[in-house]
Amino acid sequence: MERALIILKPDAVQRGLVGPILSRLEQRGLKLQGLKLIQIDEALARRHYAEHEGKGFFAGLVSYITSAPVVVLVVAGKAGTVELIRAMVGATNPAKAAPGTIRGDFGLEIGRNLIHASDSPESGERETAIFFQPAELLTEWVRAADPWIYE
Ligand code: IDP
Ligand code: MG
Repeated sequence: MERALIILKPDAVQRGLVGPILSRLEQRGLKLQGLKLIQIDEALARRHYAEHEGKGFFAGLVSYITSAPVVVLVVAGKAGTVELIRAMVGATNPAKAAPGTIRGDFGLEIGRNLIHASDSPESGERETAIFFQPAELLTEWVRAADPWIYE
């Protein structure tokens, strides 16, 4: 199993796109391990986006991600799940994201790109630990549909 931390960013929440975006992940067959509505504070934003500190867009990014509530979730699947989710999310700049991707269908600008998804299994673990206590995650639940999703 492999998992990714996903954030439905403030624009997704403010625009009422939590349901449509969650639906895509759910319909694809990805399995939820955790889900909550939170407001990210500056310290958490800086920790999550530490790799971007010093870049020109960093201040704007911290301000954007802390500006309103977000939905954070952990989704799991077989090996390759993180890459599969990134493909569903699309290019960082929605203007260049392919139609059919989340950013390509719902967004127009890089500074309002609706969703974060971990970029590797290692990031998935690091970011999951930043946003969720172990007790908040259900890692072992049995989903009735599993045999109809995975052969
Ligand atoms: P990703 O979200 O596709 O992994 P990253 O390069 O990791 O993209 O950038 C993290 C986030 O920082 C992006 O999702 C976007 O919100 C923001 N960002 C990245 N580059 C720019 C930019 O050039 N202008 C404004 N915001 C940016
Ligand atoms: Mg990234």
